[in-house]
Amino acid sequence: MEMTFRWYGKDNDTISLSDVKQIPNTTGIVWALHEKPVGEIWEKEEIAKEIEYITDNGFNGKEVESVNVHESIKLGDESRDYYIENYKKTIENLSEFGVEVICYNFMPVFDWTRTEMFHPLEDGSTALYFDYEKVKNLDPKELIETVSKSSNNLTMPGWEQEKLDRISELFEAYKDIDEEKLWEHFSYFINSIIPTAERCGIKMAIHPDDPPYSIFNLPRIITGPDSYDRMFSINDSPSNALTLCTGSMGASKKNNMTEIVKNYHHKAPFIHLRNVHIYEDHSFVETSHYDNDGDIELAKIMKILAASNYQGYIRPDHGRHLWNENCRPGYGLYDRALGIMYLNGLWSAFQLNKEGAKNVQ
Ligand code: DNO
Repeated sequence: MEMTFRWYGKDNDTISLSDVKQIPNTTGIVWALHEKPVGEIWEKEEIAKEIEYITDNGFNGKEVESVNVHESIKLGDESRDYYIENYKKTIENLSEFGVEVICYNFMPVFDWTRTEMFHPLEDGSTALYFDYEKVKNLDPKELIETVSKSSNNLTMPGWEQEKLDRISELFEAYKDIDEEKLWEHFSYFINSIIPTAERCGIKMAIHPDDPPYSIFNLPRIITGPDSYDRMFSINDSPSNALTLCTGSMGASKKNNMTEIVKNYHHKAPFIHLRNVHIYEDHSFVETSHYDNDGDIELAKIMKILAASNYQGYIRPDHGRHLWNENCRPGYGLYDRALGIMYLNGLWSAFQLNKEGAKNVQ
């Protein structure tokens, strides 16, 4: 495995690459052109500049998260072919700079959703929190307002301003789109872009919906193992791939992440590892990465990956906010660094374990 760290860019992140450099065994930076309006082509000069900065700081930039998909494609409207052509051009351009994996998602309107950015935990830290009942009864506009107010003016990935400004219009447009329709539009999209990705040697690694069920009556389709089987039956190219995310798909009790990782990691060039605790009423909180703090069996998951000598990219995912760090919600330095060290430790231990206790002096 290769350990990576998600970073929002020189002008956008509270963390510098020299900070990241101090985290052991971390060699890749997961990046994106965060300022780029969704749907526009990522030009070569812009890509070159970002990659150069990353490599000058001693990292590789082989994983991009995310090239977001324009709503026209998800809605299947008359502009979708235009945006698909742009998307293909972006894939081509990224491939010229050594990018291997593009993470993306196919969630209508919202990317990941939480009701609270700084929910207090018993240990004195704060963490991201999703209140199930609240979301059931909340007007999405209210949610946007609460979240924007509490997020330290740092934008959430996937909540592009351009989209938030026309939220009512978007909800109206999705009125007639149910899950089946969204699957149709997803099939059209992957069947259009995968041949380009394949030619360019890029893996398109879809991220699961977060949380993995419908919210605000919007359809969601990448919600569990059945979704994976269906997407591979639509297109079985090796470029049609997964970003496994234990905290996103694992936010539903229906999904056993240990089983899912066991069965699908060979289709996943990229894995996000984090822990969540799910309450009786389906609300959930993002805990530390440590096994006993949440419901995800990260130790077993690392054992599975180590046993199969997993060769893909891993990153710790959201962390708690520790030691008064002022950071982008979920994307601070300290808890993600602790997460990496936990995962590194498990990985090393399982490597030793493979050699067998007998050989250890
Ligand atoms: C949240 C992230 C998501 C993810 C996208 C992938 O922190 O895991 O925003 O990057 O859904 O496209």
